[in-house]
This record gives sequence, structure tokens and C-alpha cells, in this order.
Amino acid sequence: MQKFKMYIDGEFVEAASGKYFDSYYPFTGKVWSQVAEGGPEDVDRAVKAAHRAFTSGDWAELTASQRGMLVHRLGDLIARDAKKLAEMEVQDNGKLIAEMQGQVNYVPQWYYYFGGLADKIEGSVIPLDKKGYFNFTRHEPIGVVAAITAWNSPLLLLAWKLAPALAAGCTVVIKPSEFTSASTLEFVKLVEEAGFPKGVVNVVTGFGKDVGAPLTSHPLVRKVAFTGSDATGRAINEVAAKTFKRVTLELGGKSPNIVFDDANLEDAVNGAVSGIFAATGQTCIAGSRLLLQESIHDEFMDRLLALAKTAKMGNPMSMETQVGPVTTRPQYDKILSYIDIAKTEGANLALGGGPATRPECGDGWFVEPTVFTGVTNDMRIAQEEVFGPVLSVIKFKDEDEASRIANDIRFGLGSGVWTSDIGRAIRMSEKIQAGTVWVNTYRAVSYMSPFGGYKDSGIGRESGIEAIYQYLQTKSVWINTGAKTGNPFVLK
Ligand code: TXE
Repeated sequence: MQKFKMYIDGEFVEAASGKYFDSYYPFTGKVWSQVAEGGPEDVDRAVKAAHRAFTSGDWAELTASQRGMLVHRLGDLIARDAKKLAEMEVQDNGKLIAEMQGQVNYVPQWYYYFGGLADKIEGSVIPLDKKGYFNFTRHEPIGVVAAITAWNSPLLLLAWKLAPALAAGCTVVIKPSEFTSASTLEFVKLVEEAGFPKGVVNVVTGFGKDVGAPLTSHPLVRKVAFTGSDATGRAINEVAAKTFKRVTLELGGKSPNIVFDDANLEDAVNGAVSGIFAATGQTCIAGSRLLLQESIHDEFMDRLLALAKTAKMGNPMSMETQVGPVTTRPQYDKILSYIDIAKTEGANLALGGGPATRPECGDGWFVEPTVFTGVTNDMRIAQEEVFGPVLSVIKFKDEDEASRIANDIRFGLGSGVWTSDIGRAIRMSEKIQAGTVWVNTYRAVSYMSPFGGYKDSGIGRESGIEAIYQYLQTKSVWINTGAKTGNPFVLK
């Protein structure tokens, strides 16, 4: 049985408790490895190491260009080992190898982009309204960052935090999900190989209450970057507020995917299926509310169900598989409980509706691709994040009603609009309250484009130039070039 230690101050170490916990392969439901079970003592050691590395020593002495080159080198090493890292992710989260290979192959781009940005962060000279002073600004790294990630895309979600944090000059303590720690611990070997000084990147593994909570409340941590549930995001925000930490929170969603009657229906059906069944629906941007214009509802549903029925389930390591298992046993139970909720709420079950018992699914945690029609937006199945392959279909009459339904929810992460009318596309993109609007496409992301949520879907943005400023703080420097000191009792 493979055992993974945590990584603190440049060394792989056991937890202070000496304990390990089990990690499961979702396709078989069996334990495949064990991970060191950290606690508050390990968190304290890691944060102090990160603080030391931030305040003194080699990292603090590097120029921005040198820092950027290290970050770039890390990207090269990930590209070299992408296959191995992707296979490890599949072991832990059961997502398809086809999806994880694509994802991990793309991860280096975040390190290249932010590595390149490291030495292009310029302050300004302010054209002051006062004579006799010179005023300029500097952008300085904020300090020790806690990066807390979820289980659905461990290395991608980490790259969104780590690449800008390191490029900015911060040091980091990573807490991966207890369900998927292995790939992060394999990845951190590359951090060492790239030549980052010890203490700059640390990984403490364990559970939310034992590791996540003490990390979030630690006085030496200046910023928390988190991806996960809105409930945990809220708890983190409350704790972080007590010590005035900055936060970036990427929480879940219940994204509307809206199809108008002038859309290319074949493309829209593909977009709707990819929006909810790709990654077994376990993505924060899942298009889990499909809004269909009344006039095309029946034809669209015929086509969608025909396509969804062909989805191949089974071994996530096979390139043929299209829908894999659910990542965790609690998540499997949660999805099934939401299917029951929808049934009792009176939604019409049009497809699936329970555990997958196909032989190719073995003992894995599989749920049949499930579709409910006749959903109204006030039902729990329309309002709450399921995070699984469960689609709610809602009818609408016109643009006004579509945008009203789309926005009648506390979330605002992703959204899709399918139409051939450019004016309508732009109008809808203005009306929808969400951090991303995709027009005639769905589930596209890039290291260059800001990503994040409106409303309860989060705070701050990841990716794109603005992401690096979430790890920087601005200092204003005033120099007297000849102004009289004047009356000491009044503001200058
Ligand atoms: O999430 P948690 P879970 C949603 C999805 C899913 C639900 C639960 O709806 O069904 O969340 O998943 C750490 N202080 N998303 O339980 O609890 C935890 O150890 C600090 C959406 O996995 O949010 C893990 O590392 N940290 C999401 C991380 O938080 C704490 C992706 C996320 O766990 C903590 C995944 C605490 N008090 C699930 N408690 C997305 N936005 O994509 C836990 N953690």
C-alpha cells in the first residue's frame, strides 16, 4: 500500500500524530493509498516555515524575474510528468483519464502565464495635486497564503492559486482535499526539483476541521484562497474576518444553460449534455438548470435524451468511457438523496433516477445520468447544488422570463446562452448575474480569462491579470522634494 507523507519546510514528514488515513479509488470503492493525517501542530510548523521563507532568506532576496523563471520551470516539470500526475488524479477522484490528461496537460500554462507576469507588475507615479512631493506606488506580496482545494480537479484548482501567489512573491501552505491528496504530494516533488527554497511551498494533509480550520485562523496567514462548498466558504470567511485576512472564495453554483428557439439545436444539445454529464456533473460550473424556450422544448428533449442514453459508463481509465463514478461515498449519497427530493417535489423523471447497476460499473460509486423535466425554479432541485449528473429542465416563454429565472437564485458562477441572434446574446450577457456567460459554447476556461462568482458563488477572481493582484497589496510612498514642513497640527 502506497503511503504519502506531508511536505513541510522542504522535507517529507509524518504527521505529529503519526496517523494515516485511507484514500479510496472510486471505481472499485477500495482503499488504494494512505495519507498522513495532519493536525493543528503540523499546521503551525508549516505556517511558521512559510513565514520564515517569506520574511528572510533566499526567496525574499530573489528578483521578480528570478521568481518568474522558477515558476516557469515548475510549469516545464509538470508538463514532463503530466501523464503520471493525471493517472494519480484518476486513482483519487475517479474522473475520466481523457478529462484529467487534458486538464493536467493544460496546467503548465498557468505557471507560464503567471511566471511571465511576475516581473511586469509596475507601480505608478501619481501626478499629485500638491507641490513639493513625489508620490509613487509599489505592489508588494501579501505574505503567507493558505491554499485550500477541493477534490474535483486538484492540480488545476491548485494552479489557479499557487501560480499567481508564487509569481507575486508570497509563500504558501497547501491543504488539499482529504479525498484527493496524492497528486498534490507527488506534484510538490516538482516544486523541490524546480529549486524553490525550502518553506516557500508546504503541504499539510488531513481533514477540514483538523487542518483547514487551524490554517484559516492562524495569525501568520494573511490570505486564504479556497475552492469548495459555499457552506465551508462561509465558515472560512467568518474565521478569516477575525484576523482581517483577505479571501478568494470559489464556491459552487446552479448555473442556467438557456436555449432559445433560434439556436442551432444540435450544438445546444451537445452543450447541454456536456454541461451536466461531463465530469459526472462534478464541476462548479455544471449547467444543472437547463432553461428551454417553450416552442422547442419537446423536440429538444427528444434529442437530448437520445444522446444522453448513449453515454458509456464504466472504467475511468478507458478512453472510451464518457461518464465515470462519483468521487466520494458521501457525494454519491448526496446525489441519490437529491434524486429522491426531486421525485417527492413532483418533477417528472425523464431519464435515470438512481444508482447505475450496469455490469461495467462494478462496485464503483456510479449514478445513472438523470434528467428531470417539468421542474419549476422554486423547487429544491432547481435551487440547490447537487454536484452530480442530475439535470433540471425548466420552460420559459421569452427573454425577460429567461433572465428572471436565471437570476432567481443565490448563486452566480456560470451560465450559457444558445441563440443565433447576436443582439439577444449581448442583451442576455448583460442581464445574467454570473461571473461567466458562455454564448453558443459551455465549459470553456483559460488561464487568461478571469473566473469567479457573483452572489453566493464567491469572492474575487482567479486566472487573468487581475488574479495576481489578489496576492499583492499596494503601498503608497511619499517623498518630500522641497515642501515646507508647515503647521504640524493640520493635515498636509
Ligand atoms: O466540500 P468542502 P466537500 C461542493 C459540492 C459538494 C460539496 C461538499 O456541492 O457536494 O461542496 O464537498 C476543506 N476550514 N463542492 O465536502 O467541505 C476540505 O477539507 C477550512 C463545490 O468536499 O467545501 C477540503 O479541502 N477548510 C466545489 C475543502 O475545504 C475546510 C468543489 C473543500 O471541502 C473546512 C467541491 C474548514 N472548516 C465541492 N472544512 C467547487 N466550487 O467546485 C472543510 N475544509
